[in-house]
Amino acid sequence: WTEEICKDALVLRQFAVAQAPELMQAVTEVTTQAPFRHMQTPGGYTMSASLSSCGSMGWVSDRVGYRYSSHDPQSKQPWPAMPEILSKLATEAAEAAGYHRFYPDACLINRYTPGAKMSLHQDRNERDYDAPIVSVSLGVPATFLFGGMQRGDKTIKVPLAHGDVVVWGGESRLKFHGILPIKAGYHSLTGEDRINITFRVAG
Ligand code: MD5
Ligand code: FE
Repeated sequence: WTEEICKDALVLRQFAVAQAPELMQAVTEVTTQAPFRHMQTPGGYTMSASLSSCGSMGWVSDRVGYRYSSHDPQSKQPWPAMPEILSKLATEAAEAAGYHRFYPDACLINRYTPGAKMSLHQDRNERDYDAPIVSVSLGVPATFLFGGMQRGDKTIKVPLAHGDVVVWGGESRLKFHGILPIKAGYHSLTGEDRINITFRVAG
């Protein structure tokens, strides 16, 4: 079933549950080639979530700033190709939310261990703000913080569980959002971790 967080932001509850084991297998394939790593922020902090990417563009952060890059800065190689099972799920979820022909070129994989979080931010490094962002949650649950167009705007909390998919389009695309510190937990597919996979048209 689907829930509207706000206009243009739809949660497709359990949309990816049946495919979760194969999705995790694809994540493992990617992270064998491009291991999860903690990136530095321009402000000098180390992100508590570790990340990897696949597809023609990957999101990177360092003291210089946030951006997309065709190469993994660690291996100096192109990012691994996006496994078809991942791109297909993204296109199908976007379609289910009313966005036709969503073909992402960037797939960012975030791994949260207990206590890891993501502070309130906007996603503004993509070239095309008209394309939605599709986000898949796997493993241990999280509380998502969803705000407005200003950092100080009121936020609401949205629980995200294993297999939930969110499609962020239109007005919601540029709203402030974050993830509260992950509570200790266990999921048979991911162990203590929460995995979030986001699909974007970045390049
Ligand atoms: C996560 N990741 O759960 C989230 C899911 C990130 C990030 O925020 O940047 O890697 S993506 C949530 C999202 C994307 C685009 C717009 C909005 C939320 N939004 O308007 O709230 O690891
Ligand atoms: Fe984000």
